[in-house]
Amino acid sequence: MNVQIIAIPKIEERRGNISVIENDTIPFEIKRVYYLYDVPSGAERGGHAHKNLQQFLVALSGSFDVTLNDGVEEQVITLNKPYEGLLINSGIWRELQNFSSGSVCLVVASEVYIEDDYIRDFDEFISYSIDK
Ligand code: T46
Repeated sequence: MNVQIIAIPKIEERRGNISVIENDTIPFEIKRVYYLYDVPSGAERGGHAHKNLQQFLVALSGSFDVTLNDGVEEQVITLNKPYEGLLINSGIWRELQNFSSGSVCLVVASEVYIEDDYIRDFDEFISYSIDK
């Protein structure tokens, strides 16, 4: 599947750590950054695919599961480290579940927000991935 865990450089000191995401950390130019927080227990996010958007997801705090589907296979990845992230290339259905209390999901994105880039219906996603 066209996803990848990428290590984020970490500078460790006795007074705490810093991790830095720069343009050469991930294989796309950063156009947007947003984050999910205050996700209630049992809530799910995602439930869509993107036609062009590439994203890099990081659990800045806490943990959550990302269920990925490329139209052929499904894979579940747990994110729980602020010094590594999940690269999701375009054309992959994703669902985010099992957010721990107080968790924060940082999303670094390759494009600005365009609603037309979303495929929000799973059957439509399957047809789209077959046609590609
Ligand atoms: C993904 C997960 C991790 C905006 O107006 N601008 C934005 O930049 C974004 C991201 C969202 N919105 C609006 C559009 C919707 O009315 O906020 C509402 C919820 O957005 P969305 O359905 O994208 O939310 P999530 O949390 O289900 O999904 C987002 C990403 O879009 C998605 O690709 O992987 O975070």
